Amino acid sequence: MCATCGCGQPDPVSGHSHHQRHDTLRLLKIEQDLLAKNDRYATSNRNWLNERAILVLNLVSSPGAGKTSLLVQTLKDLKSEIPFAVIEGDQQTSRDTDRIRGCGVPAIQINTGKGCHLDAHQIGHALRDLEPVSGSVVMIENVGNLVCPAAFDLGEDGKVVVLSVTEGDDKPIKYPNMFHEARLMIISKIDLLPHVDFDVAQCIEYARRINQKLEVIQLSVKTGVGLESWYRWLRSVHDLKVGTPAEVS
Ligand SMILES: Nc1nc2c(ncn2[C@@H]2O[C@H](COP(=O)(O)OP(=O)(O)O)[C@@H](O)[C@H]2O)c(=O)[nH]1
Ligand SMILES: [Mg+2]
Repeated sequence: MCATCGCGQPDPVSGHSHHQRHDTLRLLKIEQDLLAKNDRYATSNRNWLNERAILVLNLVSSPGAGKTSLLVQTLKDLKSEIPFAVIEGDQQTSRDTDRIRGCGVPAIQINTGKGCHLDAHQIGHALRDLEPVSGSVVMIENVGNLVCPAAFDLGEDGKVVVLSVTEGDDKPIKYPNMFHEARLMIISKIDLLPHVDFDVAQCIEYARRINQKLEVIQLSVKTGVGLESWYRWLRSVHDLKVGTPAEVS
């Protein structure tokens, strides 16, 4: 009989696959428990944020897609209009947080060490440390990775996936979970389009195959093209969350 789990199945010498199946099931159970625990923290964050009418956007991408560059430019251009705070997630260093603080915006760093994503428990602590003002926008820059951050709800109002034109137009079908979870896809670095094989229409078609409701903005931080569309989108989701600016006390 199987001594590993006491399931009553025979335990032959060649019973490797049977035990592998148990290992897999055990891993699945751990993963489910982990995600369920994360979801409870995410709900608590969401309640805390809704009580304060704070909009939270979770920026996700591969490393180097341009998240910090976009954040820095956005803060420079909109910080006099909208109060912002930023949570920066990276495995190591506070380089991005330093760039954000250089804009005069409160920012907090979470170093995940070997971790490949931010989780809702970490965000809960960061929010309480940051104390963002009512009516503000909290931008979370997640760890650069198109896989794990898709599975972790942080209590945000939406995930914004940034895909640069240097990464290939097939990323939405290669990493469907991320594009399924996202509310907006930003196609970044479009100034580089003349130099790369990236079919924008094909990329959007792939992305909408995964997520029909996905909104899309193309921009370049380098040239400024498309930034106004991003700011319009940001203002509209902010107004939806906190009411029209006139109503914010
Ligand atoms: N050509 C070009 N380069 C960009 C643009 N935005 C960011 N970059 C560059 O891309 C690299 C990675 O940017 P960064 O913002 O650190 O990406 P992150 O890892 O997603 O935060 C840096 O060298 C940026 O200068 C853009 O619009 N056009
Ligand atoms: Mg960054």
